[in-house]
Amino acid sequence: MPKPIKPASNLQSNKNGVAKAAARNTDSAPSQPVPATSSDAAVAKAAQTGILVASMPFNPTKAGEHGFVNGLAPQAGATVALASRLPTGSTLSEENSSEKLGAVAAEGVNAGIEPLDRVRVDSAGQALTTNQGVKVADNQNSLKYGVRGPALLEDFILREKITHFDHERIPERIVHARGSAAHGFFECYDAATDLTKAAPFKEAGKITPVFVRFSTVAGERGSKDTARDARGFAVKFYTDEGNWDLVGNNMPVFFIQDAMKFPDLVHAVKPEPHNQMPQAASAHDTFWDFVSLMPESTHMLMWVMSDRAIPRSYATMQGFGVHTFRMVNGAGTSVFVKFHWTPMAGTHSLVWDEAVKISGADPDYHRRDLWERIESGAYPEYELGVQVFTEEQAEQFSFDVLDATKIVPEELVPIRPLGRMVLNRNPDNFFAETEQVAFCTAHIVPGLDFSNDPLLAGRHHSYVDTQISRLGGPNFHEIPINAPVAQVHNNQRDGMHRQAIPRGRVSYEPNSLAGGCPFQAGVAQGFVSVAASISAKEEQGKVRAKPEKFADHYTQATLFFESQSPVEQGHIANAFRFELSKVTVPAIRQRTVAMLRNASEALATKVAKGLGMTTMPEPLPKAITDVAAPEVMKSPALSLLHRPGDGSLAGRKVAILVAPGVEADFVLKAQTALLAQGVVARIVGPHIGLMTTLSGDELDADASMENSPGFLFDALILADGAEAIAALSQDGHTGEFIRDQFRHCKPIMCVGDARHLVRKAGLPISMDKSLAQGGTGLIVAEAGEGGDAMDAFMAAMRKHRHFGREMDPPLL
Ligand code: HDE
Repeated sequence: MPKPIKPASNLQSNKNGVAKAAARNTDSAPSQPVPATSSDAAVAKAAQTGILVASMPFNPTKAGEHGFVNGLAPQAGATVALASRLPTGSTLSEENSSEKLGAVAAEGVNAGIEPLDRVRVDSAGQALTTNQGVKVADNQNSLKYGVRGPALLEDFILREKITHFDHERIPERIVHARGSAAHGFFECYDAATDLTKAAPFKEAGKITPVFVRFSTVAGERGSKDTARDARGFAVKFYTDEGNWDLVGNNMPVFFIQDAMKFPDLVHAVKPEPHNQMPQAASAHDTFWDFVSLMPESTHMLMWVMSDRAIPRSYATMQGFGVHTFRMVNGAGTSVFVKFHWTPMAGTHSLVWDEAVKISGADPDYHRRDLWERIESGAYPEYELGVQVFTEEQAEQFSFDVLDATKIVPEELVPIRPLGRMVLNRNPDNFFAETEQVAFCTAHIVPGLDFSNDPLLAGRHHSYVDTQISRLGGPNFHEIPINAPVAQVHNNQRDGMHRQAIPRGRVSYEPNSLAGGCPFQAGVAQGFVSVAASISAKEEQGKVRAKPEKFADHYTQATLFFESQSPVEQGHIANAFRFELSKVTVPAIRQRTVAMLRNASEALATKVAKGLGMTTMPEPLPKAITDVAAPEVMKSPALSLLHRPGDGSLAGRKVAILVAPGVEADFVLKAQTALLAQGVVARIVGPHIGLMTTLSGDELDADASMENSPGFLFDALILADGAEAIAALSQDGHTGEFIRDQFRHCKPIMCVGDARHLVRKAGLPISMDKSLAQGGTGLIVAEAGEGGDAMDAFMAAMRKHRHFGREMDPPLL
């Protein structure tokens, strides 16, 4: 029976009743403030809201928004202390909690910044469910009408599974699609507060979590790791004052000087649009056509043709911020800085023949190396340093510090070390972390600022913009890997995939309804741009042009080439020869050699000879001839050999070649000695599995010459044992294994009769004991003396490569 409706006879006449009724409406209200003392929550909320709003009768910071001086020191926004949380809440019902809802939003907290374990999933002991949490009874069969009948549309389990699968892929990065990443930390050496108030540098020993992604530039997401290319070196610092992304490369310069040319550069280097070839390679017409018409690329070309472009490991390459940035201290004084990451393990690269072979045998070479180093505790480590100079000093330099094709030589401005970064944790999930991480040059924190480098300015726009299509909307900052550890509070709302559930009805500023919160932080806490003075001598006004000094395209290309060791110079010449030999239009080769003549006559001549050119083209006309004299004619710091590292061998790989009948005593001793140094020494046989050794014991080969060819290892040990040597000498892989190690100038040690294998491989040397002293990286030990030679072998490994035996063309 429905209840009878009471007649609306007695109109409420008392004030409380009016207030109570009014407070239960979401539009209109009494003309007078309601009493604040009511025990009725709705009335109390209305009353307290009135008081809160009245306590801000006008916007007191408005006047301070004007004028240059105020602009330099913005004031904090106006706020009023809240008497209770009642007026700022979204709803009176927020106290009703449940397992799903949790409690009322904690005061002043954005819970979305909690550590990543809030989103980690471990399914141990759990049943399979749909995305709605419904347990799935059968994950093998779709729902059919009878066992041989048609599949039914009603099968929500199948449809959810397939639909999700259909959308698993997201667009890959336009550039730097191929990458690998790791978590770690940055540790500040000493407070650098004289330079900057940036959070990571505030006190000695301060730890800031980081996530670092390394990448190639041109290749697609599934392309090989060892392509000749620059490497991305992007570091996200989760500082307690917000995220700072230092999105750098392993080379300190770039091809172009203005963001306007970036799409052209990328279109030129990517696979050609008509046939989508070649993948992850610059050795093709469109790239060399473009760069030879863009002589400002000459300096960067030297770097990418050098061995820097084929690093041995992400752990053995430098990183650079490339652009000139600023650091700003607490007093507001700013200086220019250039960022440098220096690997503790030293700089170490592959050689080209090796890189080509590795790309076939293990396209994941760098990804695997990074993963394995971290899993085995050989944590990659880098020192962060800055070159510091003032604006006045910069004006005196022979080059323009806003030009990304120029370095500041270390001999002119030394590097000041600030701290170290250690990568000590692999991601749990590649997609969620490595693929979804979003870097941006514009992500900086108080204490840092930009220079006017026009390339940098373009980047600030590009990185956020690209994430919007790549990660599906403007809320990519809420993806767990991108969320800062610092609080996030603003009035940005909505958009695709929004995660945060803001409490309250205010999404604008200024406001009085939320007591002014979140309020503008002001100069004391907030980010304030440095008031960089533009004291240019040139005419000012809107213009599309470059500064004069940008026109010096060759001085630093020459500096780089002249600063390399003869071996490195040889590799650069060979790389130009290789790349240009792949070009199909002779005129493009001619033009490139014409460009190189302006940087180094010796290099240009060598390249031309290698390309079978019978006459030298005229040098390209220069954009300016009257260039300022460089401060530095040679910079030893630019040679890879300049940074041998701390001598650690951790993370390197050695092959110990074995076959049945091997002298296993030595094999095991050698393996133990190498493992003690953090070297991964693998037992490589004709096939994997158990074999009987000389002493009748069993030895298990964990790799084979077929699945792990020689060029994947940093060094080779050939053990003794007549039967084993006889077997290995009948296997064609053995010769290839040894020849590659020899050709790539890596240490080889042979014990006793194993020297026959070396002879059979055709190495142009007689393996005798004196070799160990010659610094050739070839170590010979008599039968039974292998253990004693291990020190010499490891010393040879510490030198990385023994280029003394390199020949062009190779003898073998
Ligand atoms: Fe990038 N670059 N870039 N770049 N870049 C991207 O951003 C761009 C430049 C660098 O591991 C993209 O999120 C423009 C210099 C790295 O996720 C994109 C210009 C340097 C990474 C983009 C440059 C870099 C990127 C593609 C010229 C060395 C990988 C996906 C104005 C200092 C970051 C993305 C990661 C990625 C644009 C030039 C380094 C398209 C417009 C110079 C390490 O936004």
